[in-house]
Amino acid sequence: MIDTVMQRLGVTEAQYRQGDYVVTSPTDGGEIGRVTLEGVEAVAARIDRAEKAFKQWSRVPAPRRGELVRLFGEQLRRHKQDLGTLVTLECGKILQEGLGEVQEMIDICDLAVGQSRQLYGLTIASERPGHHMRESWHPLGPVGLITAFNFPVAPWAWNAALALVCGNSLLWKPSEKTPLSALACQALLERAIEAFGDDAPRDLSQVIIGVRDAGERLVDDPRVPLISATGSTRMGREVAPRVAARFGRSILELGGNNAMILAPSADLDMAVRAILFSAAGTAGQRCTTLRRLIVHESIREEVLERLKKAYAGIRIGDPMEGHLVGPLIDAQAFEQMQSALERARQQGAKVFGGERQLADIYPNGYFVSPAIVEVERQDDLVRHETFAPILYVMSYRDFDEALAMNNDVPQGLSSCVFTTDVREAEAFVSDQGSDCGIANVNIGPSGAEIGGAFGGEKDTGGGRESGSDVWKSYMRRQTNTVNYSRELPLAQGIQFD
Ligand code: UN1
Repeated sequence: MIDTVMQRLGVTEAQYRQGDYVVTSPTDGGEIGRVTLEGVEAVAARIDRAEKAFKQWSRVPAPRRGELVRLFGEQLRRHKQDLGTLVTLECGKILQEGLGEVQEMIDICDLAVGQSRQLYGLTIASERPGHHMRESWHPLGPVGLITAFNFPVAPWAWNAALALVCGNSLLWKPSEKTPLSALACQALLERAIEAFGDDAPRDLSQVIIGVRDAGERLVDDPRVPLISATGSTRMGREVAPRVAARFGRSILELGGNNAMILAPSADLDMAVRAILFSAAGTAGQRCTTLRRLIVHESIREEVLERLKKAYAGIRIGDPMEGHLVGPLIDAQAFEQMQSALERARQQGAKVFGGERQLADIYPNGYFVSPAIVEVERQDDLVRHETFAPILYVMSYRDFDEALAMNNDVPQGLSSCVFTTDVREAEAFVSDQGSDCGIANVNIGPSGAEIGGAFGGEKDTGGGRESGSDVWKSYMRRQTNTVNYSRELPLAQGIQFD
């Protein structure tokens, strides 16, 4: 299947069959491709080319740049099934979610096309007569994008679509676990570039297939004014100071440890469905995955009972075949999950699920049943993000206590409350409520739409991607004061003669 899909997506065998770095399927551990890893010199050469491409692209009017993104969106629509399938084959998320990722790409392309005619600046009242003051937004330069295995295509597109309409060139270093999806996106974008015509430079977008040294080369280069990186908090802690040391900018989208407060007034049918999707979906490998359930003590037993029943019905298996939960990405992810569960048991927690599944059929695929872990309090284990389907369940007595628990973790990505009490709902989204970048009411913490700004506070890194006014991050701001009078008054009334 992989060959048919790659062929339709326009990736050549030379690109994905002939290298010495083996790409494997998380479902059965089988080889699905071989790519060539690039070293630091190759990355440096790509940055040279990206700089030249930027010079050419930044001169193209923004609405015309939008036309390229429109053409790319058309390619994505045409190849949604192929690219969604490839995402599923390479990262193991179920096909519905692979397709959902491609839909997010299409959505951000649509948004970016409209945005290309709305790169608005302000006009500002000048204190001096005969003067105009305004703010202009100009293209920034080559943008470096680093993405993670769990969302191999959508976060790239959130950044790429906006960065392109803003007049920038792209350098993308995908996770080494999912290079094929990146090559496919690049191939589709190249088709769009070809259809667009000569004013789009050939090196407008480049993919760097490489490991750590290649990423570091990109991060350290002062010719790349912006690095947008998605991944673990540990990765962000390394990237941020390196970019800052050369006064570059970064957009960081790092770990999450997302909670749901489940209040006694909540619609429990809705809440249980939301928990199922956000805690067990994507095999717990979304940065927005629900990891902590803070449930009112009066409904704790009922909720646990309903959840365990729902969890028992989750279909686990081949992500291409209509199951709800596919494999973890690799053996290491499985070991990390098991060691977290082992620690929980040692601390006296009650563990439901979490066992390996289907090992007889897939000896090299790490399928697990999603786990529910009942804990007494929010200790270090719960405060740490384990990238696997583990839902820690804790109870609360009063709402303020629940809010404090929601916020008492190092990460600040997403959060939600299920309640029909308007006071609780509004308190949760108030300035004294959730401290996360995303705070939802009667919706789980995952599955955000692209129209809003996506990202979070604290150890999540502070960056924002996709909608709202995020486009500004991909441009440089310029303040212009224009004197159209015949005098030269100085600001602040200063006399200098
Ligand atoms: C991620 O998990 O890295 O909100 C991104 C969501 C998706 C994006 C998640 N739109 O779950």
